Amino acid sequence: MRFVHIADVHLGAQPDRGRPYSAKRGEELWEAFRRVIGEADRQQADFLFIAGDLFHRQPSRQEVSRVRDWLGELRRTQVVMAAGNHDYLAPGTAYQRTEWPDHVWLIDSAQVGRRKFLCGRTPVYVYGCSYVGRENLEPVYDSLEPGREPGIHILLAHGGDARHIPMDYGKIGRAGFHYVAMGHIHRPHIFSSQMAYAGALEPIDRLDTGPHGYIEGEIDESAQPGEGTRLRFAEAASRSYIPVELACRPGVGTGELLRALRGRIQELGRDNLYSVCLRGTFRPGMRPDTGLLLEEEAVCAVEDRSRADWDMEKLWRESRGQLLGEFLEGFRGRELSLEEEAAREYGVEALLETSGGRR
Ligand SMILES: [Mn+2]
Repeated sequence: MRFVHIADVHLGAQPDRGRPYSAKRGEELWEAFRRVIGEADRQQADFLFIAGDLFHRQPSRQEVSRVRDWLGELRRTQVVMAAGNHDYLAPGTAYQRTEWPDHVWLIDSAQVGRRKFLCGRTPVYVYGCSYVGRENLEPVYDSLEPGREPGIHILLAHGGDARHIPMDYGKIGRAGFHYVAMGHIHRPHIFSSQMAYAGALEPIDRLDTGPHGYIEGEIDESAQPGEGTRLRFAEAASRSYIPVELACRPGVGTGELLRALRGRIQELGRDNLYSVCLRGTFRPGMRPDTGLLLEEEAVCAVEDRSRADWDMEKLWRESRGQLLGEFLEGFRGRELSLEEEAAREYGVEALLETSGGRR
């Protein structure tokens, strides 16, 4: 039995709203889903498992129809999907009321149920539940065990944090399923040949760094659970989020930082998305212009952790008897934590600004 396992496609999301590429990025999520369906069909996979959060929010009627039509094109592949915490099944919504083709099962119950399929002559039992609200605090999978019938037993599981079906991975992994197809955590993670998070098909925000795609698996019908299952992570995302650090130094202006950034983007690919972090120090009054860096199309965010290169002792000597001097007094003669250093710097900048830069 061969399957494709995806999760967290987040159709309908508009990643990095406000950035120039954002709308296009939203379309790319649909294209990625379309490609996976094509791939499952081309491989003649027996199953496509969609382990929750196919949609980013409650889908519109048109969005559900589009998905139904695309899945309807599969010639051999049977589809099982569960609703996650983002696309939970609310009564009366388009998603909940849609009639699906015979080879597609949208699990519609909040209690774990199962359905029997056939793969050739081998029975395949698929277990799972759907979210019916934004949260589910019950660890519903921890004590679940597959039935004893001969055949292949598969669990779809969405969650794994405190507010979204907490999971004891060890217990679930030992329960005896041939495979547990997991969703919710966006970073792909293969626990064992019997249990894996597929991760988000495409990265959805800048924290989703690293490779993204789906899992292909094959289960040998005659083997015991734990044996005879093989998995492969297939990298499939059209873009990656890449963190880039830029080192500030006194005397280095925004122009130079921009050149360094463009060099990195050139080297790592213009299609990828870059979250920039500024570190190091700059000459007082010469703070780098993060707005200018944000004008680069491939940049998704700029975080400024650089600090002004003040000579604090000199500043203290020159401002004794003034508010600034009193403020600096409190930081003298001891080791400062990072927070204290930052507080001191913000304080200095604020005090110099309110006193008209006097010195
Ligand atoms: Mn989720």
